[in-house]
Amino acid sequence: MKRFLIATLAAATLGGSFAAISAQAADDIRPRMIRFGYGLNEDSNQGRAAKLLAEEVAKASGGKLKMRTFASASLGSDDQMQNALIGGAQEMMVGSTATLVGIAKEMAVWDTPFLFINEKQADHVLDGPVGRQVMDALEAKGMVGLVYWENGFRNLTNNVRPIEKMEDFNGVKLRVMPNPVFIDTFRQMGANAVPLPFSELFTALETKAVDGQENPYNTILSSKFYEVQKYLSVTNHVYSPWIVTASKRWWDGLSKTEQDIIMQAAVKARDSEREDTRAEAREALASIKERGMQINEVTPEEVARMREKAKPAIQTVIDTVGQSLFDQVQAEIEKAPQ
Ligand code: TK8
Repeated sequence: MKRFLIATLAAATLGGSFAAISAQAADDIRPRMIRFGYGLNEDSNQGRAAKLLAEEVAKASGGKLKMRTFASASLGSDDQMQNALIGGAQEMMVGSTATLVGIAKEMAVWDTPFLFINEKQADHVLDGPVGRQVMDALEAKGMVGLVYWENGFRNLTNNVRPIEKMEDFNGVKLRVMPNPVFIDTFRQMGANAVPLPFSELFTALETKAVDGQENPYNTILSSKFYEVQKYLSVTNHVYSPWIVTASKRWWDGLSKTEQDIIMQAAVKARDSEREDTRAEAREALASIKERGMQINEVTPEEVARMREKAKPAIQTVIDTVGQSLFDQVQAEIEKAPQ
């Protein structure tokens, strides 16, 4: 009798824990549809990384987590998608940090003109504790920041004249990202800065609603701006990160296993995206030239003048994000590998 009781008890306990484990396993990864939106087209560095991300998520979840990618702002501009994430109507996206400043002011620190001088600095700061801290500011606003991808160093294109010196900005109607620091920076330079979402940019250039814009080589190439722009002036005036984000409302409902799968895939996609972006950027200038754009390098002396002129915009960043965060970023830059 005693032996029987023990055996029954043991079976019950074992059975119980088995039931708990299998229920847990089934619960860990549920079939889910993830809508992932982005602004550039499928043939861009952004598009290639989004595709890889979707593949990695599918692979790691045994096909249960299905990520559908939506290119070319087909789910909306960066702004519209951000609001969809906050409301829970869309799960994930990748876009410019610059378009998030209205949601989390800390993001403005990345818009500091001439902040990073090379990619090593960018990687070190963005992937380090300060990068994480800035991302985490999104949580209180209903978004979760996962990782930074590379958009890249921005350069100018326009149809009026090559920008060789600061005075060449005069009267140029320049599209900038809808962001106070960008508007401020280019107004200081003397341009007529017009904020516009990226999704409206090609048409605005084509119809001559604006004369120019600024973006990394990769985007000038993949978005075919060379079809509607004559001059490209190399300034590298700011490094632009992209950020992969999720709806917090949705993210909080995921199991830890599901969150880990998505996070690890986002990191994998980040590393490959940075490599891809850098390799493409190295070849891009030659391709752009072949396609007929006239390219000029702005001299270091003129870049120095632009830096000087951009100082009030740096003060705008400090006023927006606070001196302490600004200083922390500077300190992290100091620690970056040479
Ligand atoms: C794409 C944008 C783009 C950015 C811009 O959605 O708006 O100029 O550089 O990459 O985020």
